[in-house]
Amino acid sequence: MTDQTPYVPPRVWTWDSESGGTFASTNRPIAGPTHDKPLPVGKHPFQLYSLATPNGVKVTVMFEELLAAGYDAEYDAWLINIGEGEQFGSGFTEVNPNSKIPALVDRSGPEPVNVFESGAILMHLAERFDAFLPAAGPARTEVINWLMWQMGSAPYLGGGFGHFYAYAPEKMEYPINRFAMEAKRQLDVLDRHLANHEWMAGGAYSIADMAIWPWYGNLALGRQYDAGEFLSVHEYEHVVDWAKRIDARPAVQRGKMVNRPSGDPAGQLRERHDASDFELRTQDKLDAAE
Ligand SMILES: N[C@@H](CCC(=O)N[C@@H](CS)C(=O)NCC(=O)O)C(=O)O
Repeated sequence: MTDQTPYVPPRVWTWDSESGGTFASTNRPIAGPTHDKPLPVGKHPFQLYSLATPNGVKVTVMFEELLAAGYDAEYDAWLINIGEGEQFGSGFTEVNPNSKIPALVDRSGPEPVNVFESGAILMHLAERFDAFLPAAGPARTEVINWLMWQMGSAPYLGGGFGHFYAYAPEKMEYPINRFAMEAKRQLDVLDRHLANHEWMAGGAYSIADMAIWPWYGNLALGRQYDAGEFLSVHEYEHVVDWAKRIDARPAVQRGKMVNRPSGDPAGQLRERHDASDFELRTQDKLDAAE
């Protein structure tokens, strides 16, 4: 409890654009574009517009896994800097009216297909290549169960726990307690499941692992919100083991780098247009060439 005057909601909510917090400058209560900006289009059949957040990394890991497995999944990955409001450009909003990364345009067929929502993108690619998602039967259902679990659960981790623990303008006990409890409950759901499953679903590495790992794997490895100690993530040892197994995959190491505009320059590949970009166009190399 605080000794501040308690907040009493007014009869009608109005927008306070000065409300503070990390995303205050871009969050708005309305949808639609704020400015004209067509999207760039590269040479490959798949055009990805994204950023290396957990939702973005799911998709770049999937592309890199498909390529590593020998599928013809070449893609251009363009950076959308959400901190600068690029998700509200007219071109991006046409592809994803919800103005959130990741968004994909599949140009491999006769007409371009817009795909948004990271889970939908994973399913679209899995079905397009018949990979990382069983074609039918109980194994397919299991993968979709866990994919949908992730899509429904992570907003409590990111928008709930992460927001109040890391991004809100001040630390507030009630929401941090509420969402820390939920984040730990979700980790326990995973831990109990992974105690007797090598992979999340269907008996093999799948889009369910790719969806869950960037959120909960990184959390268990202490990389999300600097909250490893606070949430005692070491207690979830099956999640930690599974997260390490996935982290060791070369395709995951590459996928994590794509559309990353900050951090270690050697780990940033802001745009990806060719497999050789991982060797030749990481930010440290581009900086050195200037
Ligand atoms: N359910 C969506 C969530 C996407 C999402 O929340 N993206 C965030 C980054 S992780 C974003 O673009 N935020 C920009 C904004 O809210 O303006 C998905 O899984 O694709």
